Amino acid sequence: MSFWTRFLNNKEKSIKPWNGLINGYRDLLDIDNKTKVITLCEGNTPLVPAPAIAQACNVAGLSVYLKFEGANPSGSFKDRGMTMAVTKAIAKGLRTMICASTGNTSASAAAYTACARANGFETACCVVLVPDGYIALGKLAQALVYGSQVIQVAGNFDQALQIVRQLSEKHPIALVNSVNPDRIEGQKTAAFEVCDQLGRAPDILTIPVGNAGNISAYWAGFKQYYELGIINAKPKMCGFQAAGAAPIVKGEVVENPETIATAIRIGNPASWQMAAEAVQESYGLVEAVTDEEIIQAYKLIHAGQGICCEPASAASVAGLIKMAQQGRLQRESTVVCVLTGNGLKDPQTALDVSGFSPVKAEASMEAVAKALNLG
Ligand code: AN7
Repeated sequence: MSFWTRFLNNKEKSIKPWNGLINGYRDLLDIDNKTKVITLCEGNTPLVPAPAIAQACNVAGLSVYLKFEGANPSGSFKDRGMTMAVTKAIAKGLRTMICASTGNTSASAAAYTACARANGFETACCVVLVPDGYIALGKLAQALVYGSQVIQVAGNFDQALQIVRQLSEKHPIALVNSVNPDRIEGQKTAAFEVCDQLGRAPDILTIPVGNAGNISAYWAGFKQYYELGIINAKPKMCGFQAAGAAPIVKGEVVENPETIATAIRIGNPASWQMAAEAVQESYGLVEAVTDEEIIQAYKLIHAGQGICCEPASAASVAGLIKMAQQGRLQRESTVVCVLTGNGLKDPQTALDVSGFSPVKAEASMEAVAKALNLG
C-alpha cells in the first residue's frame, strides 16, 4: 500500500477529530448525555519535550515535558473548567455568570458566556470582578471584547472573591470560580491528557498555585485514572507559589500579596484544604519561588525552549529548577511542568524582562546591514 493510500485512510490520519474535553472524556465526567455542551473545543493541548529545561536541571536521565495550556481557546487552563461550569449553569437555567479573577478566569468566563449566546442562549451574560490595576492588559482586553461586564474592584482578588460569593448566594447567578465543583471536574481532564500523551503518569508534576483549584483538579484526575487501572503509579504533586503570595507555604493568610506573577497574586486560596491533601497524599510539596526565579525560568522557557507562557506559569519551571539545585530530583525521572497560561496575555512583562531594545533602521538593505554590523 502506498504512503498516500495509507495517509488518506481515515484510520491512519494523525489528526483525529477533537470536539472539546466534555465530548472527549464524557465517560469519566459528571455529565449526562442530554446536556447541551457549551464548548470552544478546548483541551487536547500539546505536551512538549523540553530538553533545555532538563539540561538546566543537570540531573542524569531527566525527562522534562511542558503541558502547554496556553494553547486553549482563551489562552489558559481555565477553559477546561469553564466549559463544564457554563454548560452546567446553563442546563440549570441560569443565564448570568459571575466570577472574581486575576485575569484568566474572567477571560475564560467571558468567552464561554459568548459561546453560550452563540448556541441558543441569547440572554447569557457575564460579570467579572478584577483587582484594579493588577491584571495583565491582554486579559482585561479579552474580558471586554468577549462582551462581559467588567468591574475593577479597589482591592485584591481575595476581597473580590468574597464579594462574588455573597452576590451569588443572594441572586440567581452562577458562580464560576473554582469553588464551583464543576470547574475542578473539567480541569481534571488535564491529568488524563498528560497520561494519555506520555503513555504513563509522570513521576513528578510541577504546577503554579494561586487559588489552589488546579493542583486539586490534577490530583483528582490522576487518582481517577489510577483507580480505573489506566496508570499504575501517581505523580508527586509539587506546587509553587510566588514568595510574596505564599499563604500555603507559610501556613497563614497573606493580607497583601505581591508578585510580578499577577495571576497568582492570591493571599487566601479557596481550595487550600484540597491542595494540602493532594500534596500530602502524593508525597509532594508546596514551596515558594521568588519573582527573580520566576523571571529566570520565564526567559528560559521563551528563549531557550521557544514556548510562550505568562510569568505565573513559569513558577512551575522555576520550582523544578530549584528542586534540582537542592538535589531533590531522582535520576531518570519524568517530570511534567504545567504552563498554565499564554504569554501573549502579558506583553508588558515580556518587553520589561527581555533585555533587548529593538534597533531602528532606514528601510534599505545598507542601513539594515549596518545595524547588524555586517560591514
Ligand atoms: C496563568 O484567573 O485565579 O491555583 O482568577 O491564571 O487553580 O488558582 C488564576 C490562576 C496559575 C493558579 N497560572 O491556578 C484567576 C486565577 C495562571 C493562572 C494560576 C492561575 P489556581
